[in-house]
Amino acid sequence: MTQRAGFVALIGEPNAGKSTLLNRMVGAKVSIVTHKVQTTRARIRGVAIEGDSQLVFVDTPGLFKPRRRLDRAMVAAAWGGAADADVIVMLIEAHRGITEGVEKILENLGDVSKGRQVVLGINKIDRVQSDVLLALTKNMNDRFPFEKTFMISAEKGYGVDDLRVWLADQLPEGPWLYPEDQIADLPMRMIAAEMTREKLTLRLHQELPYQLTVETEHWEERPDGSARVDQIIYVARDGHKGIILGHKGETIKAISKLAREELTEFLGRKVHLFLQVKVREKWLDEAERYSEMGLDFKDGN
Ligand SMILES: Nc1nc2c(ncn2[C@@H]2O[C@H](COP(=O)(O)OP(=O)(O)OP(=O)(O)O)[C@@H](O)[C@H]2O)c(=O)[nH]1
Ligand SMILES: [Mg+2]
Repeated sequence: MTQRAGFVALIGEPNAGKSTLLNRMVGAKVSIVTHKVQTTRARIRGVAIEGDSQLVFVDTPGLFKPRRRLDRAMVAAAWGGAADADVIVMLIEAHRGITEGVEKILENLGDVSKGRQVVLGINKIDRVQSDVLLALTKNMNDRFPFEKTFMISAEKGYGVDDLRVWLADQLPEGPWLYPEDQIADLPMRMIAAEMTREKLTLRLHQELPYQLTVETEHWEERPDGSARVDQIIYVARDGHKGIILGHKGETIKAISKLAREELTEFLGRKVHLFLQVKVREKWLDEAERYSEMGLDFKDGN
């Protein structure tokens, strides 16, 4: 038996469906998903097995034109993920086609992809007619020498098995990188913080989800088998704190309930979740916040 193992980076514009695809490949929710752009902030690894191959999928933040320091760190993490991978899957949305953002990614892809295979994944095919797909496939392949094109629906699961089987064959021969039963390479405290951030992002409007971060401050295993998890939601402004708390604390209570339920299911045991909102005007410029997220913090970033 020849074992194979390697890294498959998922890149694309925000909202392309990268995290949905990673979760589908792994068979569990390790990366958060929302209908909003810029949900994923750091590189998240999920592990899948196909035959004798161990595929380490690397979910990345979406590629977009960065404005803030956090944006730049996210985009750098995404390109870094691509540069470290054995194979790159570029995801685009079938119904949106070749957007300006897709063109920008293609411009940079040539350099980053040197020495590694790049495949195109046309996602969300459940949203279009098939004639659109043929034209889009041709148009994209005229612009970049993709090794292959896969038409998929990460959400519905169409075409995903074919993609995984093909990817498994491309990986270099070598011993597996993770124990057989490991599905994610992300500390539990970070997975838990991400779950809370997902619920916040789904519930809050406009800019607020982009102006906050969640950290797991304390994790205590209790003798009765349950876990006590304390998290801090950092916001930049007093007004934001009020919105998150809501009238009589209703908003934060609802968010806490949803996050606790998801964490309970993930861990398979009882969880006591405590959320606290802290105003920290400069959190977007604090190195520690970035390292907690798994992002590089550069001076003058
Ligand atoms: N119709 C349809 N929707 C999909 C499909 N795949 C993902 N979505 C939806 O697209 C939205 C974005 O999905 P994500 O997986 O969060 O996208 P992402 O590329 O990780 O986004 P960022 O983390 O912001 O870069 C969510 O609402 C998903 O449910 C698909 O195959 N079909
Ligand atoms: Mg994502």
